[in-house]
Amino acid sequence: MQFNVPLSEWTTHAALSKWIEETILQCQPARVHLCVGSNEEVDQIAAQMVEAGILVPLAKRPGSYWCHSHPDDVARVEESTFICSEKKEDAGPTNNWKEPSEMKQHLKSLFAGCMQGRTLYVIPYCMGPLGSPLSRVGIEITDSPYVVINMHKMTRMGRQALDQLKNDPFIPGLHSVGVPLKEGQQDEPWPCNPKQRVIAHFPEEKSIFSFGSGYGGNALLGKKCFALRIASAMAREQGWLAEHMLILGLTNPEGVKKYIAAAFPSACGKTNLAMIMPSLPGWKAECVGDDIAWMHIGKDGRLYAINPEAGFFGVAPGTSMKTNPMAMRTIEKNSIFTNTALSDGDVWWEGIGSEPPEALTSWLGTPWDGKSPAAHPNSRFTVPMTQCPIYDPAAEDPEGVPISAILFGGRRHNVMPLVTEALSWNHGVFLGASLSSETTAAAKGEIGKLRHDPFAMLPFCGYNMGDYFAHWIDIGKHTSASKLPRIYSVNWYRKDAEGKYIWPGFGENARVLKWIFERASDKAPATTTPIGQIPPQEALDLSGLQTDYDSLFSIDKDNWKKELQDLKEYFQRFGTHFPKELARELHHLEERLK
Ligand code: SAT
Ligand code: MN
Repeated sequence: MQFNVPLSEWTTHAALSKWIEETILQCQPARVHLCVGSNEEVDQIAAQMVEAGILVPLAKRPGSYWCHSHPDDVARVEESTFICSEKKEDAGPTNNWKEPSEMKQHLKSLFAGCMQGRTLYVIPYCMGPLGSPLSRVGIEITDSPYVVINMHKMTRMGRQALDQLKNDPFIPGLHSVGVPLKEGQQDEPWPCNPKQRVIAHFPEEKSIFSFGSGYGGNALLGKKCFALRIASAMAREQGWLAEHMLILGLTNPEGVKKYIAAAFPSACGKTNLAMIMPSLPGWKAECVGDDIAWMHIGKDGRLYAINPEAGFFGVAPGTSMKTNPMAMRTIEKNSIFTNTALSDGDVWWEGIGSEPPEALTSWLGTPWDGKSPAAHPNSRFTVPMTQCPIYDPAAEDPEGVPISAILFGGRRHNVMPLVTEALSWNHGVFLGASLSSETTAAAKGEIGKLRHDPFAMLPFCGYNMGDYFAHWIDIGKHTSASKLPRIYSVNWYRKDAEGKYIWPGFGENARVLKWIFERASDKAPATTTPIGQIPPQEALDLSGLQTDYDSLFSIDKDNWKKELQDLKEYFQRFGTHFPKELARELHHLEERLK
């Protein structure tokens, strides 16, 4: 077997060496590449991909590339994602479950010889700041060079991750595109195997296997597979939280800074909020992360968060200098664009803020027909976080940042007001558990359909969602109520009778953040309603906006009674795993709505 460096020189970690050797025997690659994580290394891999016609260098964005996927490999595949706990009950009613030994048997046959003719890459990666006791190390073995160059941007990978690991246990993740190459067989530009796709997680053993897809969260195993599904199971055992949340720092005109974490389902504006340019004079935001937060109670009893990732894998369409100028500046260089459209030396997408250029290649790799979307709605940019002009240096703090407020939001064209503050921690957990949102292109399937997405974790919780609710309730008991962040439900997506959005969103969301910030300093009033606290009109700065308070905050009791009925039915799915504290919250809500 041909190695780029001898295994024994690369690591002395016995369990890691053994796993690599076993995987080589099982997958039968043609070559092995042990990643060191240097820029030279990824530049070389990228150059080979350019040579093979997989990546197109972008003359107008230094160090950047465009590529497009197979049309059947464009998003997360929830129907092929499994939680393989010993007991079905431990995966719960919201996850697909397979018995572990049955799944292992299936995986064994899938992975046998699956890397023939390909290079097996070993990627050590650290989730979280280097040197942080809260960080965790994973090792991904993959036959996809695309995964290597993305993981280089999304995580702290290579030698630095091995140094962090020392001789400790790691989270193994085995990934293959699932297309072995016979001797002399020409490779496809985006090899994948949609018919045999499977993303399997073993939360007890803490391992990940992904077969048949090369796209996003299916293949970059540090992200949803490790940092959410496996990490949520670890967090439950170890008393912390692994959440689908952005983290942002907000500084008021007096120079006081507070941190906010916010959970939204995929493609509901997390990256935009994470990089918000506040429309209010004197307010400043800084970005710690746009997708995932690992949170724990610190020594002082407050909740602290780290961002386990080192890069953004953001939705391109709709990103413009108007909606997210900081993201636009972040992706001026050293970025990978997947499934956007390609113009002369640059990329283009719907909502980028300019007319489509004359000659445009669509995400399918063919000349654009001028009618169908030029960029796939789930097309993405991959870019290191440090390139963000408002990257918060505190994102590197090994202890994390103290969280003053937690937001839960979804796409709801009615029912949910602009913002509601929870009456207590447990009521806040109830708001998180009650989250519903209209579906987006981030996952395969119908778009715009309302579905329950508790804590925006529906596709990402690695164990029984009912137990997950209970874990959140439990965290609230580990410190005093005054130290816990206040919890909010937000909705930027309410529409009027004509179907037009009522709230301008984007930078104007700072008006809502301002009220939340001032609540955290006990400086803003709140009005109690049956569903929670809302800002009284005078406490929410709406100056200069073409919007009226009532349309943003009206509570339609009939709609709410339907919502309550629907929640009651939904929560029944969790049976005895549904915490009694939340049953009580449901009952209180019913009483208050009478
Ligand atoms: O899971 S992905 O990383 O592909 C994107 C998402 O759904 O948030
Ligand atoms: Mn996400």
